[in-house]
Amino acid sequence: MGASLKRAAHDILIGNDLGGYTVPTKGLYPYQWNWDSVFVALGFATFDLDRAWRELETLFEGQWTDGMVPHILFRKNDPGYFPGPSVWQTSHEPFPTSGHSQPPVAAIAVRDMFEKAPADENAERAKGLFPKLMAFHRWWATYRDPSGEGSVAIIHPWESGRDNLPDWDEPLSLVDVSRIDAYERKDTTHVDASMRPLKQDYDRYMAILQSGRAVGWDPHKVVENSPFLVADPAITMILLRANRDLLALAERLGFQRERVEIQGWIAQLERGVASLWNETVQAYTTKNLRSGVFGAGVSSAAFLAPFAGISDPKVLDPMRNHFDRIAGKVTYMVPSYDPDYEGFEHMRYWRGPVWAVVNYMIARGLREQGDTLRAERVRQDTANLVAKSGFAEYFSPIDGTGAGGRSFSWTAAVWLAWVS
Ligand code: 9WN
Repeated sequence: MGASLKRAAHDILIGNDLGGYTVPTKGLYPYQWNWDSVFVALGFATFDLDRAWRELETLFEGQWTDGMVPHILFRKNDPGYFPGPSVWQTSHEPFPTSGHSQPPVAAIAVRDMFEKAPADENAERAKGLFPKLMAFHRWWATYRDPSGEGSVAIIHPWESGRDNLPDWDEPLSLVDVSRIDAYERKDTTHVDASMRPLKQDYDRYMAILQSGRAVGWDPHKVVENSPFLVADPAITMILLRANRDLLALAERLGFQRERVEIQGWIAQLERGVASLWNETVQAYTTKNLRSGVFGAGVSSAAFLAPFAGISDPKVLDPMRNHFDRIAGKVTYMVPSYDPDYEGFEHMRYWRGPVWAVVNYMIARGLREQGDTLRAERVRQDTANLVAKSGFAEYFSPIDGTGAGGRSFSWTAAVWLAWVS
């Protein structure tokens, strides 16, 4: 069973490889996605380190001159996905991209891959990427902390990578959709509509996209003009973790001058995370920077605190209580949203389903903090989900049904890098 799953995971990565870059799955997502590529690199790194570096290098070919690494790289047009390059209208060369980013996991993988074999070839590849990672992290620090609190703000739910999280409902309800262009979705031609965001969500996604397009994707104006500006605990914690790894890389690779700047970013994010502590919920939640309203419930982001290196018992004790309460409600950890909350839907995308990549980060943080029991529960549940339903995009936490796209790259990659 283990050996055949391993072969299947290899075959998925190789089958979704379009020549130096990998699509998340054929049909539904026919382009290169930002955080997908990073997890894919970790999967490739288990059997072909050169190919793993290539995945990250091609991802950074999409980097903008201001440092931003977009969430989608449109290397060749594919009418099977909406919204494509003609809708985004960005000006990146030599190929178009989307206009905002996605969770900055890249530095975490670069450090992992370097540490696997820190010999000449790996050191060279890591050194080649280091200045690009610096520019990317500087972009987040410069443009995405408009509140000055140190948390990371996103301008679009797609930027979070957790597109229809219940916590986006309140900020999205304030988005005016009266002037959106006519459009036709493609996602629901590939997978069942009951597993995808609603039309109401897509209307709002389009209104936000148009607000960025209207200001030519200028990084300052995008933030000023977006009808959606929300601090995201997941990105804040991932960036905090990524900066710690970037600092370690700077030390190992001899980038001495950069260390002080990275230490400044770490201090800024440590403050920022604290600003997202929700007293009522007793967890880190989102915060709408336009209305000041906090997210209403516990999302899987709350369990990323150990991954971010947070060790304060005032935070971790309530987090463990939430973990144990939720673990008693679902068969498979970790649901993307609290099953005790009315917005929970076990099959609808980021409103409940389990995502292998999020589980990987949660379990890694728990293990690093010595919480092997909870870390192992998450790993074992992920293994059981794949054994039951294959390498699906996401899974029901209640009955383990696989949902969304199939032969999914990041599920296969994380299985190779961690579960197997
Ligand atoms: C929009 C590719 C991506 C993931 C996201 C996931 C989904 C896209 C979509 O697929 O989003 O970016 O069209 O639904 O939410 O996390 O990176 O796998």
